[in-house]
Amino acid sequence: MKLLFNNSLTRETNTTYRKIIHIDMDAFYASVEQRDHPEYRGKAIAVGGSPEGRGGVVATASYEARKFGVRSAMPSKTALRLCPHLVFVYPRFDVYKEVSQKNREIFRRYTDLIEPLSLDEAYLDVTEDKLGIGSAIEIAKQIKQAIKGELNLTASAGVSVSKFVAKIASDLQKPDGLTFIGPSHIEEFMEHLPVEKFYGVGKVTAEKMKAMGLHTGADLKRLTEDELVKHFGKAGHFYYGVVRGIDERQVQPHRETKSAGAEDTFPYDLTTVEEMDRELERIAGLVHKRLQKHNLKGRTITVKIKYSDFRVITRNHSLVHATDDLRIITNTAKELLRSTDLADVQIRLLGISLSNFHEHGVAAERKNIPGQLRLPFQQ
Ligand code: DCP
Ligand code: MG
Repeated sequence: MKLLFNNSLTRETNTTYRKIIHIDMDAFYASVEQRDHPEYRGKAIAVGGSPEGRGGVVATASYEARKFGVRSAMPSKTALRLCPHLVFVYPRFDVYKEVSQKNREIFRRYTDLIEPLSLDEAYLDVTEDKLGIGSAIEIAKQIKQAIKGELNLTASAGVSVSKFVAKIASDLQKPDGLTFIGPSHIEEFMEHLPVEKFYGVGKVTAEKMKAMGLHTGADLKRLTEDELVKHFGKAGHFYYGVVRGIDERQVQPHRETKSAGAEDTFPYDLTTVEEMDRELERIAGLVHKRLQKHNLKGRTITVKIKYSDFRVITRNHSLVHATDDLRIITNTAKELLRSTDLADVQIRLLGISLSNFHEHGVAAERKNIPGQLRLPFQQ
């Protein structure tokens, strides 16, 4: 284990720092397949697409395959050209889900403040850990050991005082890495960070930033908050803070929310906004009927999108008042769809659900801020 910066959170005099860990499994689907199928070990495998399959895409590749340049979201054909002996393996989501649940049980030994981002990633707030260990680095070490010992898989961990820095840290020494970035090094670290590494900066935004001569955190830091917002919308506020080491976003434990919704997998991938709108209108109709049947009104509207490469994202918006109105549900769903990057996408599934129901006129869920639209990078 290497520590990038060797100072300790607990030695800082001012103890208001949070202790955040970001855990990310290494080559997740591929590692699970290699664990369960000894014949795949040491081999270049790709989970996801099939070489003959229509529009097959690699969900993830083993490290042996990555040496040949095989990457997530790459068309199977391209992957096979780069690595002719590549073995394609069909994904087993039920198994990945089970591993994810077991991981969560391990995390729960240390804290209940767990925010899963996907099956293979989670934030943990261990400012106050259940076992009184005190050191976030030690906890990250123990979690990695438990994942190895109990699940026979490896994970990489990032440890810092905010979600943003912890997430970047977990990626720095993959696989099987543990990286700590202490508070006094964050600003310097952020200044050197290339813009494409900023959470929420996709290909399109990164290109836009580069065209403006913005290549690193230090470049972003030269802009005022107003300028950042003018060019990059709401996310500008976030960029302004994080380049200065400020990221107050809390680890939000997953709440079991009751929801009512509908979703549909399409026989062919949707590529145009018109098609997507049409499907959203149809699905909104189903949701509306379901809400009426059960006499429910929800305040939070969530859209789920699954892409042809199996990636799943959700976007949600909370209204001031609970609703079951078809027009509001349809329009909000369309707006949420438009808050995602729609350039060159292939969508396999769309879903709409309502949650945050009002029972006897009282919000069922307390913590949501009325009217809050989650920023695009908060998945
Ligand atoms: N995934 C996917 N499609 C993508 C990206 C990822 O289906 N375009 C799936 C497969 C991955 C899992 O999500 O195994 C986790 O994604 P990561 O980006 O964390 O990738 P890996 O865990 O595979 O690799 P790494 O070791 O870089 O974390
Ligand atoms: Mg991963």
